Parts: sequence; structure tokens; C-alpha cells
Amino acid sequence: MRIEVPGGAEAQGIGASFGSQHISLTELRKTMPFPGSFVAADRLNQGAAAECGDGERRRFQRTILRVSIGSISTSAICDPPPVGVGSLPGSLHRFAWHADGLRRSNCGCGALEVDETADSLTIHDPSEPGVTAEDPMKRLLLAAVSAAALSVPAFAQPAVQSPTGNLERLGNFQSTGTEEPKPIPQEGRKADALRRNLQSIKLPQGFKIELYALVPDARHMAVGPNAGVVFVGTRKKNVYAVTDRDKDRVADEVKVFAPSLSFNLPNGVCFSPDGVLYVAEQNRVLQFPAAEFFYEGPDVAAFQVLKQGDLIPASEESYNHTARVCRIGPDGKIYVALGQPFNVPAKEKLDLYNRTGIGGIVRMDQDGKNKEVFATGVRNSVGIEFNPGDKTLWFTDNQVDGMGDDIPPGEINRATQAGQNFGFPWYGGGTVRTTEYKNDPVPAGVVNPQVEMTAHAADLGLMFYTGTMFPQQYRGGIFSAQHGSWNRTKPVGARIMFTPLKPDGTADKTQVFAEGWLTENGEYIGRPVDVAMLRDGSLLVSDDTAGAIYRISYGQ
Ligand SMILES: [Ca+2]
Ligand SMILES: [Ca+2]
Repeated sequence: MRIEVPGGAEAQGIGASFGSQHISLTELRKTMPFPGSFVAADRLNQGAAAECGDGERRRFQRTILRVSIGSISTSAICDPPPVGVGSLPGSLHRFAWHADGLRRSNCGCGALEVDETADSLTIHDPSEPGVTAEDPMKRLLLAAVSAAALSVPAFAQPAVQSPTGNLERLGNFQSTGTEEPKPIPQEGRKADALRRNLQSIKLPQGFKIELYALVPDARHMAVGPNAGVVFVGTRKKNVYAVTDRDKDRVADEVKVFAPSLSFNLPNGVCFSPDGVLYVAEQNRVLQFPAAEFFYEGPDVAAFQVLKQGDLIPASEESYNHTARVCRIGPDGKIYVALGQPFNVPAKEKLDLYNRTGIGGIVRMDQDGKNKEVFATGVRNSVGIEFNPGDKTLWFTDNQVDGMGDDIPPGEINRATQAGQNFGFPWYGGGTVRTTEYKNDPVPAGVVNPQVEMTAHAADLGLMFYTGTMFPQQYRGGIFSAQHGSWNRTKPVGARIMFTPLKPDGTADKTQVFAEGWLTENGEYIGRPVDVAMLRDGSLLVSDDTAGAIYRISYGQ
């Protein structure tokens, strides 16, 4: 292995013999293919193949850590293996740490030290004397730990609630012997057909849509905060990892994530700002520290946040309205929306639902502790997102079927504090009363939706646009996906909507942003589920019918 430094300098060696390198940040940034791309790190599992400095791929028998910054990469054999990679939010800092090694900075891995005021980056050779617990690297490690890792207690104490089978092995950083999954083919007849279909998608002037990846059953998406790996949930058994290695904004590789685990309806995926992936299943929540780095191999660090049966009472498990979504809140807690299983639930169910958060949103600490009900009166939310501006929680809600084509409206809601009731089942959507509850008094203080959407269009994933690629009018506003109706004589939906916000933080008028997946003759050629933003500000759209992810970009 070798480190290549812009300007031709080169250091040979693995791990303990590469020699510390000092690099100018200004020079380094010139080598970056795009802003934010400068750091990528992979933990290559035991026996994994790694690309060597001579361009060959070889298999290694021990764990290797590889850190890349722009065109620079450093690799080291780590023994014991690192359990994660941390970063300081918003900067270049990136570190490896070890299960026993938060106190050990000289751990057998290269480490990075960035001093932006001095315009320098140092890659430390861990074999050099003087890299001790009291040096600046230690301070940086501690800073990284306090900023990132300490919010993930699993690192310090991997013993999490009674895991089973492979989950237990992964939690103990043991291999499971699982084969590396075969990549999903990305070219061929299907890709060609979807590209043709995309020609009928209508977008505002200056925007274009392209096929980003073929991902079977693609539902909700979580874009990794570091390397931009897209993790994709499904309503089936798999989670997929989608990688665009060359950053040409088309995925190069799609494969099953964590193939040694069996998932049950792993629809909800979300990242903490420090790179911990959460997967919300029908009735379990899992945590994958440093998922963007471990995912290259079949075994990934994994822990249970809530074990099977602890998200809702097992008696309430249903096949209906059971696709979970999750987000990490500004308070660091995990928020999970829990659809209730009925069109309109019976009155006898309401007490249990209100206590457990079914038909609502629950939140909990990232270790699963202190689970509590955050919002009630929600029928089936399959899209939640915090406004990064004012920290309010926005969510879509799918409303009652069987009341005709045009009522009740779908909803986009805004939760401004804990404990709010959003009106269901007294209202079937908006302020349309349900037949079943029309004679029951509506609880005081019910919060009406910010936006009443087209009835039955099935509003699912939503996100706030925080990028700069799109024109000013889109910045800070909400993109949301409509899956399309089933309960309507003339189908509607299958499109991407945009809702700008008013200066006071409430919703302004919603408009259609992208449409055409529903043809003139009422046939769906795709059904959007979720929207997510890549680091370059482009918009990803998932489609579970076509089994694809599209990318919408502006300009260029
Ligand atoms: Ca690519
Ligand atoms: Ca409502």
C-alpha cells in the first residue's frame, strides 16, 4: 500500500511504516473532484479485497483500514480492528478508533490531523514515537469522540439487549462467514426501458431527470453524511447500499446491505449526523455505526436499539400501514412514525394506541431508552423530516379511504412541540369528519394540517431542500413524493410536489414539481416513494414499482 501526495511524493508501506505526511489543505482541495468529496474511509473486512498502490486488487487476511482524502489514501492493518470511523461535523477531521482504544491513539492505524488555520493536514504514522495519549491527536480523538462517538453508547459498551444469532456476532465484531452478496446488475433491458420512461417526466425549466440506480423495491432512502452512500429500505427483507464511486452521479454498485442479517419490513432508514445508520423495521430498530465504512463487506457493526417486539406490542403487528420511517431529531433522539393498521380504528383501540404511539410518532434515545409518545392523532405517516431552520417536525399523513374520490384530503403536518394531536380518527383528513367518529367530540387543541393535499394521492417521503444547486425559490422548501392513488375512480399522484415555506415558517402553496409517472390512460410507469438530497444538491427519487432511483439535477 502507499500514500500518494499531490506533487509526486510517495510513501510506501502498510500501517506502521508509511511515515507521517504533511499536506497543504489548499493543495489538497485542488484535487477534490467536488466539494465535500475529500474524505472517504473504508474498513475492509478480514479477507476482503483491497486495491493496492500498484493498481492490483489483492485479498488480505487481516483487517485493513483505508482512509482517502481526495486522491490521497492511506491504509493500515489494524489489529485489533477498528470499530468505527468518526468525524467532526462540517470539517475534514476523520479518525479511526478501537473497541478498547478510545484511550489509545497509537493504535496501529494511521490517523489524520487537520489544522485549518495552519492550512495543513497530517497523516500520522502510528509507529512513530511521540504519538501518545497526550498529543494533539489524542485531543482530536477526544473531540471527535465527544462530537460523534459518545452519542453512540454502543461503541463504548457493545453489550446491547439480548441479541440473537448473527446480530449477536456482529455486535461482538465477529465474522459470520456470510458470502459477499452479488451486485444488482445496473445495465441492460430494464435500465434502457426506465431511461425511455423518464423521457415522459415533466419538470420545471432547467431541470433534468436521469436514472441513478436500479434498486429492487426501493422505498425510503438515507444518504450517508460522509461518502454519500445511499442506503435504501424496502417493505420486503432487504436493505440496499448504493455507491457512486467515481462521482459521476450515476451509481456504480448496488448490493444488499448487511446480508448476514434477516430483516422484516426494513422500510425506515435514517442517519445520525455522525454517521450512524438506523433501520426501523415493522417491530424492531437496529443501529449500524459507521455504516458507510463497514458496508463494503458482508459483516457490519450492528446493534439493537429496540429488540423485536419492543417498538409496538406484538399483538398489534399488522401487514397494513406498517412501513416505518425514522429521523434523528435536533435533540439527538430517534423519531419513528407508527401507522395504525386500520382504515378507521375501533374506539376500543384508542387508549392502547395513545399509550404506545401507534397512530402517532414515538421518540427514544439512540440506545432505545426513554421511549415516549411524541405525537398522536396520526393515521399512517410514511414521511417525517425536521425543518433544519426552526427544528419543527413535518410529516405526511395518509388519510381515510372509502369516502369518495375527492375527500378527505391528504396531509402535510407540522409538529411544533411534543404532545400534539393531529386529529385522526375524529377527522379522516383535514377537517373532514369520519363517519365512525362523527358524533364524538373532537379533542381540544387538535392541530390541523399545514397543507391539504389531493385526496388519496398517497403522500409519502418528504425532505427540506438544503442544497444550492436548485434555484433560490426552492431553498428551504419541502419536496414530497406522492405514491399515487388506488382508492379513486380516476387515479392521481405518482409525482413530486414542492411546498415553499412562508417567512413565519408555515407552509405556502404546494405545487407540482415532477410528474408523468401516471400516464393519460391511468397506468403507472413508476410510483415515487421518497425524496433525498445528494451532497451536490441534486434530488433523488425512489420508485418501488420500477425498482429504481432517479436523480433530478438543475443546470449543467
Ligand atoms: Ca458512478
Ligand atoms: Ca390530521
